[in-house]
Amino acid sequence: MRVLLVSPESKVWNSRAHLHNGLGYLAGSLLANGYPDVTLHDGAVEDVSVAQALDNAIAEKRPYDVVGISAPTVLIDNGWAAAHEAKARGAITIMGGPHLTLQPDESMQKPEVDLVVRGEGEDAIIEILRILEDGKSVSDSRFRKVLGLSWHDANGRVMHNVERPLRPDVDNIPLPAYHLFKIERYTNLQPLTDGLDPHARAYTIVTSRGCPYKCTYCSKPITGDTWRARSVESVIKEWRLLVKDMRATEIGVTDDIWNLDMKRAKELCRAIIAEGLNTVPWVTVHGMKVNHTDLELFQLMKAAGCKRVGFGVENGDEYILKRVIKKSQTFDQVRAAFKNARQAKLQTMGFFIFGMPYETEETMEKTIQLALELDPDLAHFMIAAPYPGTELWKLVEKEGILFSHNWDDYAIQADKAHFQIGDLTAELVERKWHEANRRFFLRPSRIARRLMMADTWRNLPRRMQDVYRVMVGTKAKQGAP
Ligand code: B12
Ligand code: SF4
Repeated sequence: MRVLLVSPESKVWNSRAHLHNGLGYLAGSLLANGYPDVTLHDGAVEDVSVAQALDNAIAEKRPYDVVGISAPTVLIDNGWAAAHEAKARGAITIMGGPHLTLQPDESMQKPEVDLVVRGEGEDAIIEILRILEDGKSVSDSRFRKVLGLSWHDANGRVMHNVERPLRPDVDNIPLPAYHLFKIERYTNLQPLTDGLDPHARAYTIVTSRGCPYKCTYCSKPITGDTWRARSVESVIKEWRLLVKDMRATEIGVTDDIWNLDMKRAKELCRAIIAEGLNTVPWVTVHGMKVNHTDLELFQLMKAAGCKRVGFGVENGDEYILKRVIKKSQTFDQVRAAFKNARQAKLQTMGFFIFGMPYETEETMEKTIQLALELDPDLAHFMIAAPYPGTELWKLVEKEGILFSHNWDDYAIQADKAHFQIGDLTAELVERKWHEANRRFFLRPSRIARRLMMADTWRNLPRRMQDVYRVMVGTKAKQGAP
């Protein structure tokens, strides 16, 4: 069976070319289970469209039998478009990823989508191919047994099989098929090397899956509310592969919460040092949780090659942080984490949210004040985005007005409010968001720091666009008020 795994082209303005570890894992599982003919097509880095890639394969008389497409909410429209192209060329289409897990029915109504995999896909894709290879019918009754699968039975009825339990033995999941990525095209985990190295080979690694916290805006459809950590030995094996065999020049740890168990995090750092793998710089892409850190951890991370740590600070108001976001951390813990990280000579990054329900001008002002006080090296101000399935989404559906059901509009860092709730208007949220950016980034010290960064000059047109968007704003999106 010839399989093409697709991550659709992204329209999200700020998305970066990070390799898609989910596709890597699926490919790894296919290779480990006797399906060697797997190709990856990541729209973020390919020269040709999915349609062209499919046509090329047909021209070479080696058409793809199965096209698997991955999509988070923001890419679902492009995911369907890719499925349409594949179906039109006779391939069987399977979709999976966060959005499909949250809203499978929506995709099952599309004639171009044959099968939808909810949840983790490494085992499901093998079970599906085993059935397809001796029948090729997407309505084969044996699909009834594939956990987490949505499919059409022979009468065309949509069937949603029961959930697939999260795989507990995370150490045994085959490693991502890193060699299948066009790695030279993933030139940065920006701004780790500030895009400076045109020959960068930026890999990502998942050392644990899931997170037990329940922040109300967070969408965890795949990895869930439990934490499944890989053993230090297993992670080190993969880290060594990236450093030695894949010749990584930078590594991003993409766990939901890699430091939940501080003892394990420290052991991992010690092992990286002991194995001499600390020569390659790394970052925690999706941040660390402040209440699981101390000075020793940051010092060990620094010694292990870590360059930068990010923290979800979220909000400067106690009520919003505790009761609305349910972040389970205190401002003292936030301040201590920044202080300790700086003392360990790590760069710091802070994420801040504007426009959560019940926010007021005063609460958002407190967030700006906190950002100025903490003064992270990098700050990301985001407007709250209610992803389906989250507590935030449910609250907005019940008590607020959602401006757009167009999934393209769900990029977290877009500059438009997504909803209105109570007295909180879109105008107020957007005004405070712009104000935060202006007051944070237009300080003379910041401008000087930015001008010193080579990335500013190397990517000048893009940086100018960023500045315009953040300071001035973009045209209102369709559907927004
Ligand atoms: C790393 C990461 C990124 C990286 C890289 C993204 C990428 N290309 O993979 C970067 C920083 C670029 C990023 C950007 C964004 N991200 Co992000 N990201 C993650 C993170 C932390 C880990 C993803 C990961 O590697 N998971 C591990 C692998 C193994 O899982 P997986 O990719 O989901 O794949 C598995 C299954 O989904 C399934 N599967 C997936 N695809 C398919 C396809 C088929 C055919 C099958 C059968 C199965 C299948 O099988 C895979 C193996 O088990 C997740 C959180 C999470 N834990 O899921 C958020 C997450 C996916 N991101 C999220 C968001 C919102 C974004 C942004 C929209 C943010 C923004 N800027 O506005 C952008 C979107 C950009 C884009 N083009 O995709 C949300 C998505 C929510 C949603 N409802 O869609 C998540 C869930 C975070 C969260 N908790 O809210 N992200
Ligand atoms: S935002 Fe982070 S800490 Fe909160 S639930 Fe999501 S992954 Fe966990």
